[in-house]
Amino acid sequence: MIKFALIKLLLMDDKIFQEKIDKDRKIEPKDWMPEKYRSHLIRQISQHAHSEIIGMQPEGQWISRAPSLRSKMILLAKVQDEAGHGLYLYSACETLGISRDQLISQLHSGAAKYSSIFNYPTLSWADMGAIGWLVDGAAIVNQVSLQRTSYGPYSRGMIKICKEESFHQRQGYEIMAELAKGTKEQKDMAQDALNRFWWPSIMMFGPHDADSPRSGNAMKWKIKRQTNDELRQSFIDKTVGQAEVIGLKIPDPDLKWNEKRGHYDFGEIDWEEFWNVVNGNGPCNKERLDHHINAHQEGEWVREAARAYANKQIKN
Ligand code: BYC
Repeated sequence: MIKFALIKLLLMDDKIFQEKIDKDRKIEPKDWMPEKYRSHLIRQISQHAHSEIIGMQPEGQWISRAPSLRSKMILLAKVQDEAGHGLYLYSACETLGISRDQLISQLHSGAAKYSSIFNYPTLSWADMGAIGWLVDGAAIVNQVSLQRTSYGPYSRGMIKICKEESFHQRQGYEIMAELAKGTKEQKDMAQDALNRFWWPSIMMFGPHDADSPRSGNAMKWKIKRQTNDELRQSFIDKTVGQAEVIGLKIPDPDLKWNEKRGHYDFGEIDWEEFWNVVNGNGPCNKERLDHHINAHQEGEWVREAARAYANKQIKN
């Protein structure tokens, strides 16, 4: 009897929750939410946070090799912004009842993922351009959509992050535009970076909708407001013209404007490569994770000092 009453109550809660979502009301940390909604958000927001933090590595490697003081200052500011984005996102995630320590240990054990794109190496200065233009460009398309996500702290974090991402995208595009109008070697360098980063950038949006197991609940609960394929298409449509303006060629022989659809058609993505990278076997997966684990261990004394200071404040 009590069991049935409890199930009935839970179903009622579920119904009220879904009605709230359908009316586009935000869910806040103290509101009732289904356990699956909470764990879905923890997974997505933490992966997003880890991506920002791991994403500092491929660019960080070029800070000391930037070709001018101006470009060094801009790159430094961009990488610092990414640390900030990671912190907003970890804080948003913590409101769901998980600690920062738990989140980091999930990253280190491989239980939590981060974006596939950061497992590719950065071989030349032009890669800083390709990352800003394409990777931040793809991230903006995704994150503008996530500004309307149903979970309040995530949505508000996205609004702040998007303001900074548009500066990042312009920083990258400026590097590519400068190189593209430079010497032949510089233009070749820009084209080579575009060749290497194009396909991994469009993989960032995840598998096709039909192969995306998380999309059903994510769309029902308005965690995602657009599907992986819708966002990917929107990114491609925006970016093709930008490449044309600076005289670079997108490395896809099947890329063609489709008048009837009002979108670009594009070639088949190498899903084998994508899943290899997602499952830990990309060119830099080990290097990225090892670097994070080492930095975390070396930073133990800072956390210890901060804890000791906090305890002292409480006692006083
Ligand atoms: N990489 O059912 P699906 C940045 C996983 S950083 C790795 O479609 P979902 C920046 C997916 O997690 C911005 N894994 O999942 C920083 C799932 O596995 P699990 C990063 C991927 O969640 C520094 C499985 O595949 N942005 O901007 O509905 C410098 C099935 O996928 C990927 C975000 O994190 C991938 N690309 O959709 C510069 C945005 N794709 O968890 C720039 C927030 C899929 O079931 N995240 N998987 O084991 C999202 O919007 C969504 O989580 C995704 C995937 C679109 C990524």
